[in-house]
Amino acid sequence: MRARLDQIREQVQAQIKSCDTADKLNEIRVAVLGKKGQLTELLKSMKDVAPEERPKVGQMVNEARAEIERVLEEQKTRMEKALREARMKAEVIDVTLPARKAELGHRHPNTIALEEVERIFVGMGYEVVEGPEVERDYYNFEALNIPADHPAKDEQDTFFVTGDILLRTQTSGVQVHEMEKGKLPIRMIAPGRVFRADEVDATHSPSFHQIEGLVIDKNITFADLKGTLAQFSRELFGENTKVKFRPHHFPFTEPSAEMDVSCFKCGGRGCRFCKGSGWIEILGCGMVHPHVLEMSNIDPEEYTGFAFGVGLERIALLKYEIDDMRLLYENDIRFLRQF
Ligand code: 2NM
Repeated sequence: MRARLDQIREQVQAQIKSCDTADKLNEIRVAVLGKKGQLTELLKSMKDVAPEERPKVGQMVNEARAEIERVLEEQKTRMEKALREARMKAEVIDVTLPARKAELGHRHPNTIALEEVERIFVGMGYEVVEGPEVERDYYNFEALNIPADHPAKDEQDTFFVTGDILLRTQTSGVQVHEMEKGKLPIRMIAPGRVFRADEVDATHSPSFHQIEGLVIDKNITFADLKGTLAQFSRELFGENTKVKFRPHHFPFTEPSAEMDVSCFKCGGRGCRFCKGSGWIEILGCGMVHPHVLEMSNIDPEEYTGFAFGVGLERIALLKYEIDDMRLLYENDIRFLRQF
């Protein structure tokens, strides 16, 4: 019995020492101390031991059991320690490494330009008003004195949803809605996305942004238009900026004009930027057509007004000297990071 016990103890201790996983250790525990384990089996053979020997043999078995349990526990502690040390080594943290910088986002050039234009007009007492991108034909064309047979209404140029509903080609509809409310005077700008059936190239896109302005009050004249847009140009492009108005035609204004600003690169002497002319075309404008006022129930004998429209992308391209509008739509982070 003693010999068998010593044999089990030695064999088990060797097994435990060479054991390297918790699972294997548990297998050993079951094989020795479990219900059908070697030591348990040995206890069953106590019936063959002489009764006066039994307490002594029982004590021996219990001692062997206690020792094996101790060795198992020691090995478990050793293995856990080794595991912990290996993990500490693998997960070493270099506290001298510089921290990763939190990257700040950037405003899109369109947004910067829009906020700049809004700031200028809000500073002159204008309200910023937005309206729907999907509009009725009436608000996009008819109420603006654009006849049914006008070339702009061609399906080649306008995205129609149904015969009467379309993607707005300008934000003027917002101004018509505002005029219809009948609250005068009006001093507003209407910024927003517009749509035209154009092919994509360096200066065109089927979807771009416009800012239109409208002022209606008693005694508004073309002098108010000139003064306002000259002041706007000086704030946007610098205080030495000069403006020039060329006669033009829009169905919704009479008279109409296009406005150029003196080139802010060369000061008007002529350079590559302004293609040698010294001037850069910037917006369309005019006195609101009496018929447009009438259609929105404003008496043109009592009230007059001026309006203008400017392309947001055009301003952003000029101000930030970007030479291709597509860059504004691709959202390449390497491009956007520069602003
Ligand atoms: C432009 C040029 C000239 C314009 C007119 C109106 C309205 F609603 F008052 F009739 N809104 N915007 C206008 C005038 C727009 O864009 C080049």
